Amino acid sequence: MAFTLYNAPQSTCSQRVRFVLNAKQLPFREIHLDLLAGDQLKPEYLALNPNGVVPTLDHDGQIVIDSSVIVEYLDEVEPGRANFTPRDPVKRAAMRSLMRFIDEMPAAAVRVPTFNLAFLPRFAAMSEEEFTAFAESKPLRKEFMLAMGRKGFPQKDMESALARLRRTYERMDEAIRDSGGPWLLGADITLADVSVMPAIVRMADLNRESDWADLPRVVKWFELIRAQPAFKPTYYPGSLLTERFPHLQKGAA
Ligand SMILES: N[C@@H](CCC(=O)N[C@@H](CS)C(=O)NCC(=O)O)C(=O)O
Repeated sequence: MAFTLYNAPQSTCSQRVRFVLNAKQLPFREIHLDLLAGDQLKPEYLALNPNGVVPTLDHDGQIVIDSSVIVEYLDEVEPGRANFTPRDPVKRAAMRSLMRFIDEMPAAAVRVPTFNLAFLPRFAAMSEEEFTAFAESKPLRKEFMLAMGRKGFPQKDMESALARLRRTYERMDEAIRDSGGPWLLGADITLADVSVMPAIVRMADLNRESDWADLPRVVKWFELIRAQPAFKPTYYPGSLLTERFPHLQKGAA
C-alpha cells in the first residue's frame, strides 16, 4: 500500500496526519506545498482537494481529504498498528464529539494568532490588489482572509481567539480529570489527543505556554504527547513557525 501526503511542514492539520502515519509506522511520501506561495490554489491541486487546503492523502490512487477524516480513515484501513479509536461505541462517540469541538474551537481560533503574528509581514508586503486577488482565490478561507486584511485582525479578534483557546485548555483539563487521564479519554491515546496536539504545539511555539500553566493535567498531557515516539518525526526540522519566521523567536506573542 502506498501513501502520498500532500501537506506543509508547519500546517497544524498536516501534523495530525503525519503523527498518525508515523505512529503506525506506515511509510509515506510527502509532497510539500508552499501555502504562502499559493500552491494549494493551483488547478492540479484543486482537482484533488476542491477546498484548496492541506492535507490531502492519496492512498493507492484513492483521495481522502480533511485531516479529521484522514486520521479516522487511517485507523480504519490500518487498525492493527497503534490504533487511536476506542472499541467501545460510547467512548468512540465521546472521541468524535471532542474532535468536532476541537475543529470548531482551537483549530479555528489558532489561525488568528498564527496569521497575525507569523504570516502578516508576508501579506503586508503585497499590494492591495495582489492581496485581494490572493484572498478571492481561496475556496474555503476567502472571507477569513478578507476579514484579516493586510493589516491583520484587530486586537478584539485576537482576544476572542485567545479566550476560545483558553476554554479549550479548560475543556482538556476537565476531560483528563473525568476520564482519569493521562489522555483526554483515559488510559489510551485517541484521535482526540492527536487532533488537539498541533494547536497546543502552535501556542507553545508562539510563546504562550503560560496560558495553561495553572492546569497541571494539561501540562502533563503536553509532556506526554511530546514524549511519544511519533512526535519527533512529525515535527521534523522546519515544522515550527519560529523556525521559518525568526521575528517570532523573541516571543512576539
Ligand atoms: N478542515 C480542514 C482544514 C484544512 C486547513 O485549514 N488547512 C490549512 C493549513 S492547517 C491550509 O491549507 N491553509 C491554506 C490556506 O488557507 O490557503 C482539515 O482539517 O484538513
